[in-house]
Amino acid sequence: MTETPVTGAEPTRPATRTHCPYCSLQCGMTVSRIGRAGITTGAWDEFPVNEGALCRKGWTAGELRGHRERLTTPLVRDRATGELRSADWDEALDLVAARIRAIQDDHGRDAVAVFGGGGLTNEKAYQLGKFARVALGTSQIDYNGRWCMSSAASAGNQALGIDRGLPFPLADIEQTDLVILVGSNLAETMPPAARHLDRLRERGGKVVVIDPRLTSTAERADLFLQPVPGTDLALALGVLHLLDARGLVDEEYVAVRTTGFEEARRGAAAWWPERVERVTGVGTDELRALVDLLAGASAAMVLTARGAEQHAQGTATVLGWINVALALGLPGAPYSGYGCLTGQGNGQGGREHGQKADQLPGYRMIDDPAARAHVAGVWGVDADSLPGKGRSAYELLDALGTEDGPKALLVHGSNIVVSAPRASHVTERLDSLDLLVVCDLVMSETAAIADVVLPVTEWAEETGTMTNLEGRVILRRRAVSPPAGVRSDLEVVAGLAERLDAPIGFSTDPEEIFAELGRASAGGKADYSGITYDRIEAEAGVFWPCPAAPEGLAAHPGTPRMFADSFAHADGRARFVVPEFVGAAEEPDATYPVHLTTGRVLGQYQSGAQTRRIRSLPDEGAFVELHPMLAHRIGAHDGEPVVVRTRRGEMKAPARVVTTIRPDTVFVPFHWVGANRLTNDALDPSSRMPEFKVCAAEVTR
Ligand SMILES: Nc1nc2c(c(=O)[nH]1)N[C@H]1C(S)=C(S)[C@@H](COP(=O)(O)OP(=O)(O)OC[C@H]3O[C@@H](n4cnc5c(=O)[nH]c(N)nc54)[C@H](O)[C@@H]3O)O[C@H]1N2
Ligand SMILES: Nc1nc2c(c(=O)[nH]1)N[C@H]1C(S)=C(S)[C@@H](COP(=O)(O)OP(=O)(O)OC[C@H]3O[C@@H](n4cnc5c(=O)[nH]c(N)nc54)[C@H](O)[C@@H]3O)O[C@H]1N2
Ligand code: SF4
Ligand SMILES: [Mo]
Repeated sequence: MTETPVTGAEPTRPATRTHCPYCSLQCGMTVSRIGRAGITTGAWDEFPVNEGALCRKGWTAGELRGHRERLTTPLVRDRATGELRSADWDEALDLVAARIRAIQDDHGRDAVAVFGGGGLTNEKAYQLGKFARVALGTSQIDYNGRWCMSSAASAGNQALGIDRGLPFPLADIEQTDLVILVGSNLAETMPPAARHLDRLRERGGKVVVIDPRLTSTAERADLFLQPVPGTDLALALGVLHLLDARGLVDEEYVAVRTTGFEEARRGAAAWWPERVERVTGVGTDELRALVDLLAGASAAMVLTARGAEQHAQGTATVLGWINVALALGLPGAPYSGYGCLTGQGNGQGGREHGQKADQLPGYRMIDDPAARAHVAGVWGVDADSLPGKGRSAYELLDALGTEDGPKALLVHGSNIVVSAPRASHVTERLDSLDLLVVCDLVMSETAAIADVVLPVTEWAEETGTMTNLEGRVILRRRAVSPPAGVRSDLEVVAGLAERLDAPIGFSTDPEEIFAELGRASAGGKADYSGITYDRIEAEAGVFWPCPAAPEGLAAHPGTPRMFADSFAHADGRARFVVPEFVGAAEEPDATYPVHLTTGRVLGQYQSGAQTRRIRSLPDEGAFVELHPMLAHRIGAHDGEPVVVRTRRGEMKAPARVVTTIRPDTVFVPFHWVGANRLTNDALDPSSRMPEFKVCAAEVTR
């Protein structure tokens, strides 16, 4: 779906090729200057991922530049008045460093924590991880990616030995026979990608969509399954059951390329279609229709997104679908396999370079002595000085201000107050801190409660790499200089490190940092050591792993497609890991009789901190989507306010009465304050992903 540009202003200077500030597609775009300080985005037709197409968020991304709400000076909360007041950079950074020192002197190194973001460039994510471990000496660092694709990451690591969102280029979708989208609304969340579905169907291929709501993605489906939220694993087990019963398992592939199938087969044996129907609400005919499509396809892809993953059983659910793919011999076969559609701009790279509580750069594990030695060597510090594993994102926030929890938090690239689960509780924890520092472009809801707010550069004003949902490392080039008074996250980190007398220096030059990141990642799973800025520009991006070539040998070509010959486990085989269906952490009951799910709309991005300020985008406010039958039962009318209540809180918003949602389910977008007052903070045991996608709720007029 290509949308047309909203503004028609003529550029006054030559355009710079860069990429969109928002989602994981990282659409190629041009940025041109208009007038004295403005910028406008345009099509970069040759970039293969989007071929010139952008969604409305991409076309309007330039509007934040020069916006009156753009932060351009550091702000410090005045102790006497309680208000934020302007400060100069030295005053603000001196203050932050002094308070960090005092807090660490009193409570130890782990009393200061860092919260990063999957929208940060690779260079920033890398520097932030290094800053936490070396300059702060804290184990307490994690990031919002934990709420994004961590369940798919955990499942990918367990089953395939590696975690790369898509193991093939996105355009491969056009060449397959069948695509199954489990909990993805990509027509709204990555619109230019929807053209691959359209082209696939023009070729005679089929699309299956699994979603409790008939979305604009589902409108493109040949088969649409509408399960109860939180039951996708039962569906996957039911599919495996039928595949086995009908003799459709690729026994040769299973024998040669995998281990553990017999147990998975036994695990699925009890999931006959009638039982699946009872649990999921998906009829036995529909389930059989899905298996018929799989039986007739010579190539097929199973793709999951947040609808399947943001559950207390998210990892198990993804494992269930990977098992389906493995049983059919899909991973590694041409135009086939399992993939996760990652979400944030650098959702993929953000999790590879060390801002995750348990990881060091190159997707190395922080508790692995060899990994610690390698990374410490690159950093020029003693491996024993590196802290161990910290708390995961929600656990970190939940511990803030408690007896043994952090007393200070530095936030880079997340609007926690809006986007964290059980947000009122999280906001209380943030309020209890001795020091909250937020780096942001705008006064987000989280910045508004900070003690110190530091204004940072936005995407068009800085250079850095991102890794898109295909594992393609791309380069954003600085197109314009930042407004006076604004610094990049890299400068903030370097300025603090210096004031904290860090044992090593922190560069602010992205290309230099990228080269160091490459060395730190060398030999790791996500090896970037063969990638340079020049190569990225010459090759329209480079896919990792891409190790540096030994002297005299040709450069490594990068890895667009994975698993053709082997998987990333030591024995080269994929593993069937057997998931057991438990269901949602909270089921409806007499008081809270409906399922609440949450998600996105096309015109807004995430917590809305950026997009709600862009005037050309629709800012309709939160709404509650519900079925006419439910509306009738509670006496609600379209457009009139309803109240949604859960065990955690309540919100009021206009009803949107639609026939496209299950009658037992309501949907609220999370771009506006409210949805996350309701959500459940139950966590997946392995990924620590919160259950954003289902809880029990009551809806009243
Ligand atoms: N417009 C827009 N685009 C975005 C973003 C944005 O904020 N706005 N954010 C980006 C990011 S970070 C991400 S992570 C991606 C997310 O991209 P998606 O995963 O496509 O987005 P969501 O709307 O969160 O969820 C997708 C669908 O899951 C369905 N769903 C809810 N519960 C269940 C369930 O139990 N099972 C199944 N099968 N489906 C369920 C919802 O109805 C929804 O249609 O989008 C990226 N792109
Ligand atoms: N109920 C519910 N909640 C959800 C979800 C859901 O589906 N349902 N989805 C979850 C998912 S998948 C995600 S990814 C999260 C995302 O939620 P958040 O973590 O809140 O993500 P953003 O709104 O993108 O926040 C980014 C913030 O950083 C700022 N920013 C942008 N670029 C930079 C930069 O380079 N440096 C710095 N310092 N700041 C920058 C932006 O202005 C913004 O305030 O929300 C999660 N929350
Ligand atoms: S699809 Fe994603 S990357 Fe492309 S223009 Fe829209 S928000 Fe930007
Ligand atoms: Mo996300």
